[in-house]
Amino acid sequence: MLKQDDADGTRSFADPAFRADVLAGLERRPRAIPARWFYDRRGSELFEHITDLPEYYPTRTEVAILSRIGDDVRARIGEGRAVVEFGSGSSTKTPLLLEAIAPSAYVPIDISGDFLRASSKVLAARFPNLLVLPFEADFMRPLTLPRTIADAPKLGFFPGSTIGNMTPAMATDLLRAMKASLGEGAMLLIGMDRIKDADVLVPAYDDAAGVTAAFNMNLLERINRELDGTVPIDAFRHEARWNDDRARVEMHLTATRDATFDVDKRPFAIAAGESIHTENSHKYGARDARILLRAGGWTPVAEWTDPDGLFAVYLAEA
Ligand code: AVJ
Repeated sequence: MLKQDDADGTRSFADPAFRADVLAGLERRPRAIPARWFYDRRGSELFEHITDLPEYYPTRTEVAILSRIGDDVRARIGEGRAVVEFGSGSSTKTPLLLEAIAPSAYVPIDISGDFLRASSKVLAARFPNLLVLPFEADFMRPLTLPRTIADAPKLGFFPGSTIGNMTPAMATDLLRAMKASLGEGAMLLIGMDRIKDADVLVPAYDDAAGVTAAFNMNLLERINRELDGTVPIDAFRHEARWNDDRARVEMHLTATRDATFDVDKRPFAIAAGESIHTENSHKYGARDARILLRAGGWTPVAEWTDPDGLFAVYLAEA
């Protein structure tokens, strides 16, 4: 199936992994599609917009923490580390860290090569003396990092509470894979969102302007665009739920009426009130976060939070 024309006029084939995840996810009960598929071009733009919303506190809170702790982090990690970022460098968080600790090299790792190359160019221009080595890979598995930085001790950087997208079991596996990839003497700087009242958490994922709703609904539009879908978008609504038992905000696409549709020529049906589970955003209390790090093979050595205790940044050693 051809994708609709991209904004730059090129056509490309839909990602076979996207097709497989969507088809399997719609067949499974409860229905669930992995959150990574939110981030096509439009989804990435909508996510950038989310980070500016008044209700969405995580990004601005983490940026405030990172801008305050630079000297402390630098003192604790020592000289000459290479920074390895899991996920492509974001426009504000990465420069903050690079400026504060002046690493020997910077290795952004991402599965999306296009995004990776674009953000690496911007960073290389901004830090002309920094060795920037973009690395296209799936960081969920242990990796062999570029030989150029083989001898430098590493600082892993995993901001944004991205680990919250994973179940604790998957998060533990990822932390262990990171430890294996980063090697002897590694350290890790990681952001995790804290547990707080549902009346703060739910609006952060269901904002008044409807941007998060558009972000969630874009997944259905992407299915229609890229997988020959006939999903009736108007038969679904965005839903954000706090699952207290599992300490996570869940996003769902909930059917408002019975509907039938095709994806990739296969027929599907959904009844009013049933949903497609599209994202988990796990939240960690202070002790929960330390236990998760230890379970993943890391020893916490320092932690910082904002005055309201909304978000936390942890430094850990292998
Ligand atoms: C990028 C996974 C950290 O869970 O808060 C924001 C994604 N989803 N609003 C989060 C997201 C809806 C975000 N992470």
